[in-house]
Amino acid sequence: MPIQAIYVRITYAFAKVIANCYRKIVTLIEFGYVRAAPPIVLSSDDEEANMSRRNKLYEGKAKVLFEGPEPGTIIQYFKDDATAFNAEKKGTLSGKGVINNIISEHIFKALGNLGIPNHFIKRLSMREQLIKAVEIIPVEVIVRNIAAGSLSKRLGIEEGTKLPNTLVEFCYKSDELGDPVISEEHILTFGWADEHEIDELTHYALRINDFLSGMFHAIGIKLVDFKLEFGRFYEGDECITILADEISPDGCRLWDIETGKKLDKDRFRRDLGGEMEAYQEVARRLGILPSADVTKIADHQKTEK
Ligand code: ADP
Ligand code: AIR
Ligand code: ASP
Repeated sequence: MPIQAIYVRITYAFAKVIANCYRKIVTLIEFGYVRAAPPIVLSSDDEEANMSRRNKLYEGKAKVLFEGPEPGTIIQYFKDDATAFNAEKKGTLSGKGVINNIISEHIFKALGNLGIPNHFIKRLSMREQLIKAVEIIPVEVIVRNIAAGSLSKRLGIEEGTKLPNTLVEFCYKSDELGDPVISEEHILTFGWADEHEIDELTHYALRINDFLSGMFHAIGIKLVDFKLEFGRFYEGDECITILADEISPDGCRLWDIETGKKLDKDRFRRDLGGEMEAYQEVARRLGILPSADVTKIADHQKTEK
């Protein structure tokens, strides 16, 4: 082969590499990662590869749990799947996993800074976070400031009625049974938690409510109600109760203070549409949304594969 032809081939190959790098950088800028504060550690391709390599521990309705890199750790992967009414209704909200991951990260970090022990260690990528493995207490703690949802239905209280005081309810975590409301007596009778743990759940739930109500109020959002999950974390002989799972618009009711617009999963439950715009609006007001539209990020991830 003549030397000129070899030069041309080398130059062409080199130019292709540069062009590829350039395209990747432009894509990153387009999708806002370059300006986004939290570093995106893995690309979506790496994420997919890691997912298939990892040992899956559990797949739930909205998240997948994988074995973590260290004993006692788990990788929590946020899916775009949405369910309601204990999985009677199913759908996909493109980009939801990305948004819930960053909203939950933001809130768990803030709660950690307030001294509320929780499972969050660090965010690993757009859809994954590293968490401490806990033994989940099978009791969902529901905190309500304003009547809505199942409380309104159960007790005939008009949605939107401000409650005279914050109400803490317990539900038994069981999809098959529809997460029924239970009393402290049930929890003690069936050994789902002991008295000290129930006190802790209530104490943390009220502190979390105080903090979150203020945080959302500052960005023009009313915190109507939300759900928490806690777990037992073992450190040697010690067992402590820590906050687990996620806090995101999937498990909170969030209403715009001025317009009353719902900015949470009720948009999906009640077929109101605009779910992702609402979730992104929450993240945008919290100041944590990458500048680009997350539904585009999710679509881009799909076409890249
Ligand atoms: P579900 O199981 O209700 O369908 P998800 O799809 O959100 O819910 O799955 C996440 C699962 O992981 C939940 O069952 C939740 O209780 C559990 N979980 C959350 N945090 C932890 C943790 N730190 N350790 C172990 N399990 C956890
Ligand atoms: N929740 C309860 N179970 C699952 C979830 N996500 C949350 C809802 C709502 C609160 O708990 O998102 O914010 C009360 O729900 P409900 O349906 O009992 O009124
Ligand atoms: N989390 C439950 C479900 O996904 C209940 C709900 O959100 O309506 O079905």
